[in-house]
Formats: sequence, structure tokens, C-alpha cells
Amino acid sequence: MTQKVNNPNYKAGYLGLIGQPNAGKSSLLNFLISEKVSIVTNKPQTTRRRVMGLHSTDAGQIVFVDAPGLIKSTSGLNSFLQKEAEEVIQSSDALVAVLSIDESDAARNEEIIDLVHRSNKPWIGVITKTDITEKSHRILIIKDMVEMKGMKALSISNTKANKDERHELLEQMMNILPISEAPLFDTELYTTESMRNLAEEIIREKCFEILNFEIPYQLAVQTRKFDEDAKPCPKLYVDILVARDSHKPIVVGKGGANIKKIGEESRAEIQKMMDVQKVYLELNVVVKDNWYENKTTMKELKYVTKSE
Ligand SMILES: Nc1nc2c(ncn2[C@@H]2O[C@H](COP(=O)(O)OP(=O)(O)OP(=O)(O)O)[C@@H](O)[C@H]2O)c(=O)[nH]1
Ligand SMILES: [Mg+2]
Repeated sequence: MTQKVNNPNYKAGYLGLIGQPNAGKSSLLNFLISEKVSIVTNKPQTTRRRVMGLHSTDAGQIVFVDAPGLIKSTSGLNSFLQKEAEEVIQSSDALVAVLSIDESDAARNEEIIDLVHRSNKPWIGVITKTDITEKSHRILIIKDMVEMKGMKALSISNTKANKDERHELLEQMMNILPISEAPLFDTELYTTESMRNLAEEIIREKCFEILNFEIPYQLAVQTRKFDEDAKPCPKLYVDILVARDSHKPIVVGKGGANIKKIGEESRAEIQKMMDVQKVYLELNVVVKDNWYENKTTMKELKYVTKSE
């Protein structure tokens, strides 16, 4: 149970990060909470289900909800991504429109602005990737689009911003949250994600980075067994699900090169995340034909929205 606070101005609530795929939502979340909770790659549609990150101070608690990028689809995994993003909008107390200056089509940023505005929830615009100097003329254009709706726009580089800029952003975000009698989660936590989920996501991120083309989009990561208290070190047995037979040799790679690299890079990052010297990680590539069309598998992977 979380404790009531003795501050009539204390704020707490869910703040959804909404944007086009690749806009920098997950990078923004990690930057704001100074921890890596949401995976980041240069490929769109990296985030699949909502990921929560927490920022707690004496003034309040922001529960960031990182959503998948907005896409339109009616089938398979993409239809889940669309529903999940829509549900984050509905279930949040306030929203951040994450708007990248790297987006060449202004209409795509406008679409996000219209969407968050239509929700009738308090929102602010955060203009990202401002370090891409050759596109900096777009900052003012996007700022205008947000201000036309009567809302505030702040700009940030997730890679180059300093502590003061981070504080400014957090303060503005706290401002649009509702007054609350108590924090929503334990104030010592920086995420509500389990170790197991964080580890799965790290492995998925490495798959995205190491494997090319369409394979990462048709792949999922599922823990078979996680023995946290094993001696001499925690043991993780994880399946990489692929959608067809022909994908398996691609994930494994020539002489096992890909899977070895995915394993090594994942293990190093999982050890860091768990704050331990050593983790035993066993990866298995498992073919599950068109797993994204299988309701049970989708459920097991938590690729179902809260309302389903
Ligand atoms: N130059 C620059 N690149 C950034 C910035 N923020 C994010 N990126 C890069 O943009 C790419 C996408 O970042 P993500 O944080 O994964 O974007 P996202 O909006 O969460 O993407 P999805 O989960 O796919 O919807 C990655 O290659 C990031 O490194 C930034 O401020 N500046
Ligand atoms: Mg993301």
C-alpha cells in the first residue's frame, strides 16, 4: 500500500507518451527517469506493449506510460499495437505528444496533435531530436502547431539535453497531472516492469539490432524459466519465437554467429540491469507458425490490451 502524503498540492497520475513510430518516445522516457526501462532501436515499431517508468519527488509522482507508435492496422500484431496505443490515450490522466523534427511529413505530427487534443485531456507537446541541426527549422513550425491548440510546446534532444532541461520538462509534466492524496506506486521504484520482462525486452532489442530486414518484426521473446535465486548466479532460459521455419537459420546465423552475438550482448546488459556479476542465459530459437495469429500465444506474450 502506498502512503498518504501531507501535501495538499501533491500530484500523481498516468502520463501517456504518444507519437508516431520512431519519434523518440522510449528514448524520452529513459532520459526523463535516468534509467533504461524501454528499449530503443533505429527501427520503427520497436515498442510493442506499454512500459511504465516512474518519477517520484516530494511534489508528486509521474507514472510515464510509453506506448507503441501510432499505426493503423486491423490484423495480427499491428492491430494490437494500434489498440494498445489507443488504450494508453484513454487510460492516461494527461498526455505528451512526442513530435520529432526528423519527421519529414508535417501532417504526421499534426495527426498526433489532433489526436491528443481530441482526448480532452491536459497535454503538452515535446519536440524531439532537436540536435539534428539541419532540420532545426522544423522546431518553430511544430511549436506553432501545438500553440495553435492553446497548449505548451517544449523541445529537447534525448541525446544531448542537460540536467536543467530535464528538470524543466519534468516540472511542466508534473503540472498537468491531477492532485492526488498519495503516490500511485512505491516511490522507491523506477518501473513497474518485472526483471523477467525487462530481460525479455533487452533480448528483443538485441534481435532488432543484430538481425536485419523483416525478421525482428516477426519475432517475440518468451521466458521459459527464470531462476533468480540459482547458485552461483541467476539463470534465464529464454525462447526466441519465430513465425516460420525459414526464419530460424537467419536468427541462428552462420555457424551460430547471430545467436551468439545476441546472447553475449543481452547477457552483458541483463547483468547490468540486475546489478549482478554474472547471469546464465540460454537462448533457444523456437518456430511457432504465425504466432501473432494465435490468441493463446499473444496472451502469453502479454500482447493483449487491458480491455480484451
Ligand atoms: N538524434 C537523435 N536521435 C534520437 C533522439 N531520440 C531518439 N532518437 C533515435 O530515434 C530512434 C527511435 O527512438 P525510440 O526512442 O525507439 O523511438 P520510439 O518513438 O519509442 O519508437 P517506437 O517504439 O518504434 O514507436 C532511435 O534510433 C533513437 O536513438 C534524439 O533526441 N536525437
Ligand atoms: Mg518505443
